[in-house]
Amino acid sequence: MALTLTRRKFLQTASLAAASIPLSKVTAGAQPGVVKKSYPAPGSFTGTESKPSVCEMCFWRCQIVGKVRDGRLVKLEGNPKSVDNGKSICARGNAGVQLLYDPDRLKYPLKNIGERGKPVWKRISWEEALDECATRLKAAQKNHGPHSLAIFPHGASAKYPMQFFEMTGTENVSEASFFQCRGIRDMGYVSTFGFAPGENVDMAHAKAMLLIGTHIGENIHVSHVKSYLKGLANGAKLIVVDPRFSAAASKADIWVKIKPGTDTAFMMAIMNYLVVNNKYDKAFVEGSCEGFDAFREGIAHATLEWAAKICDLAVAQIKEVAELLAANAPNVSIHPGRHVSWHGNDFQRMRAHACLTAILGAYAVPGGLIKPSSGIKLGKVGWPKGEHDEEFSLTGSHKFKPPGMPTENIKKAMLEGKPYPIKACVCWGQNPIQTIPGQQATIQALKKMDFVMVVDVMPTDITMYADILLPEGSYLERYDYIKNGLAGWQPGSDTAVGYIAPRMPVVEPMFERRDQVWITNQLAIRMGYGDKIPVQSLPEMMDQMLAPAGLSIAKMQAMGGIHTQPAKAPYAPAGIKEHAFKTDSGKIELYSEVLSDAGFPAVPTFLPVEEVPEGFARLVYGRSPVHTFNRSQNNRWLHHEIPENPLWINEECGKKMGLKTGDRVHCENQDGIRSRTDTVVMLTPGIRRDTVYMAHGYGTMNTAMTVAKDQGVDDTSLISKVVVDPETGAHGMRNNFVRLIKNGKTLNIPS
Ligand SMILES: Nc1nc2c(c(=O)[nH]1)N[C@H]1C(S)=C(S)[C@@H](COP(=O)(O)OP(=O)(O)OC[C@H]3O[C@@H](n4cnc5c(=O)[nH]c(N)nc54)[C@H](O)[C@@H]3O)O[C@H]1N2
Ligand SMILES: Nc1nc2c(c(=O)[nH]1)N[C@H]1C(S)=C(S)[C@@H](COP(=O)(O)OP(=O)(O)OC[C@H]3O[C@@H](n4cnc5c(=O)[nH]c(N)nc54)[C@H](O)[C@@H]3O)O[C@H]1N2
Ligand code: SF4
Ligand SMILES: [Mo]
Repeated sequence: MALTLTRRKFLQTASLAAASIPLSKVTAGAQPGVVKKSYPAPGSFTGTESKPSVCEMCFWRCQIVGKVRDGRLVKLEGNPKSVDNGKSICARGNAGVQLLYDPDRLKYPLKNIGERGKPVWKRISWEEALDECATRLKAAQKNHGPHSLAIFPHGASAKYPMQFFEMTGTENVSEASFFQCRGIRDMGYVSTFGFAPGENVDMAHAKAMLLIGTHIGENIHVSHVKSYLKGLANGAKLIVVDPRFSAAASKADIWVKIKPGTDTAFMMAIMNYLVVNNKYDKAFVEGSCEGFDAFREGIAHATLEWAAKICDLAVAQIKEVAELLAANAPNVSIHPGRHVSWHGNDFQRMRAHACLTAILGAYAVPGGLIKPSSGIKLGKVGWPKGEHDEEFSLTGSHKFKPPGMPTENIKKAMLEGKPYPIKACVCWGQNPIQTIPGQQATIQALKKMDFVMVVDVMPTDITMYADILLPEGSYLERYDYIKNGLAGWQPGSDTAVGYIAPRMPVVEPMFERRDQVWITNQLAIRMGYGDKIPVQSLPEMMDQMLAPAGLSIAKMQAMGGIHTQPAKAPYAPAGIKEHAFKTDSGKIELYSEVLSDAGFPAVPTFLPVEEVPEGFARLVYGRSPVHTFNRSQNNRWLHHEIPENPLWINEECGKKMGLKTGDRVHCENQDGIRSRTDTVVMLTPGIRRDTVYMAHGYGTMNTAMTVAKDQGVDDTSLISKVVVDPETGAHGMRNNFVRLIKNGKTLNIPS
């Protein structure tokens, strides 16, 4: 039963947000989110060869097979051997076919003979391109020191080059996944539980789930969505805290329509209520936690009434949530979130998630937080570690920063040359134009560089700022990442399944595209680091990584791309409440001395955010269910499904402004910055009056993206005010406010 039910439910969930999208200027007649009847069923393609691989349309890395006929990929499907995503893949996973054959893709090395931002491209040879990159990167190193290189990497293929550049002596690396995404979450949990949680809450076996933001159904990671749906199908209660009626909110028992930026106060009040009313897990707190008394005192002021006022909620609703969690503890999923770079006060919110999990005893039990385990050990292959002088560290006051350097400090060094100049930069799988808030400053910083090198697959906006632009093979044309995970555990059993699935090419690389090991090694040789090269090729690297598990690429091909073996289930023996953790005290730190010594709040503390100015609404954003950020916007199939990002506006406010659903508007932010493009209005009761919402990643400006150019509005262009999280140095991006422009007339948003 499970498969059909889950599949259908999955599609419903995924399409919920899409289904609510009204008009669009492009898809006349198309029904976004509706599954076409004519779409071939899995396994129905005849005369094809099955090539196992791993998806990278997003970073979840589902296991797939490519159906290949006469050397051409005709379809992608879930790998039937997968114990993770199974036969299912999402819309984006399916549409990998269109990425592979997108005629706009980068094909040859290019040199910009125009200006940065207004490129004129000349095709050059790999020899010439690599020679120029090496010469100019070396020049920056020689003139300004090895730390004068900034690296903006993201994705599987960027790890090897990132390690190479770190070895050359720069620590100025800013990964989007840390400083604009989940770094704060990881550090918040590291300082509480001693480990980064991933998205590892056991939703499939939960009796209640709490999602703060986390808009599952729009945020799509196949096995994660399946676990959530299994939990719901088993009768789990769902609480969704979101200023907007998200896809998840539409399935919730309790929708908490919170005022943005106040979630820490909400969780503090819940924790205080549980403590005061003796509804927390005393045995777990005694056995596994440190600093409970100081924690209790530190949050004692957080009454339900205090939080209700701050969060703009009813006292009764906060109490209802607390009671529901207590009634179902310890089998509750307090979801740690993923994109948590919200308001610049986010580390404290993440500490609150972690402490709430702890006092409910929701750890290593069915439904609770699970310590991430990859199941099977892989070999480590990479560049030797570099030497980094403390004097050049840009950590600043952000003592709890995730790996890498705070982006804002790197940007300052690029822009102002302070505390020292950064003069060259490499972007590899990251599109800083749309990824890093403060777009106008990012562009200025890029213009100030002596040299910019970009390695990409598509001509996204960052490529307009490259001096040399290098084409990498897409994930379907190369080896690289090895997915290594754990699945298939059940309450009452000690066993699970560990699995390994390497990415392997589905088709040969086309045109002059190359892989990351080849490009990095060629650059290394030219920059004088040839003697440090750790592996000669990507397949060699993979074989070395697979060897400790007794595996190789040849063996993986022969077994259909996935190896499984028995593993231990992630639960503690029933009733055990005493656990050890890798923190300073060896326990979960409800009160953290380490934080207090560093001058930060030692118990979760609410730090207020800027209030919405008169005439504006707070701009918040999230995921389009069929797109991955900006990277998939040029994909013909996906563009056809949801071509632009409607602006959600509270119905009453919109009507007062004389707007109706379907109107087209531009946005203007508090700094007078206008969106380059317009988009369609969606009036809905499903959003707070002080908030507007759009999906992230639209509004591409590069004319080379012939499908995506000017479609929808680029949220990042409206995020000119940047707030930095004090503990981690990660970005807050939801502190910007917009009003609207319709037919040239400015429309204030009524308060
Ligand atoms: N389809 C698709 N799925 C994806 C991705 C993708 O690009 N496309 N990207 C993946 C990646 S890398 C990530 S990090 C995740 C991101 O996905 P999530 O981790 O779920 O992102 P969030 O920012 O938590 O969720 C956005 C929601 O937060 C709400 N929100 C805004 N401000 C606040 C606030 O102050 N408080 C509360 N409680 N809610 C608020 C918004 O209304 C919106 O519904 O998605 C992943 N999944
Ligand atoms: N305003 C705003 N900013 C955000 C977010 C948001 O929701 N709103 N979300 C944040 C989050 S959670 C994240 S994770 C980041 C995501 O940040 P990014 O990863 O920078 O997102 P993309 O826009 O997809 O840009 C990735 C770039 O990698 C390229 N690329 C894709 N595949 C490959 C490949 O195989 N090789 C190479 N070399 N390049 C490749 C794409 O073409 C694109 O240019 O953005 C963060 N920034
Ligand atoms: S969730 Fe979708 S896009 Fe992401 S890896 Fe899985 S199939 Fe690919
Ligand atoms: Mo992310």
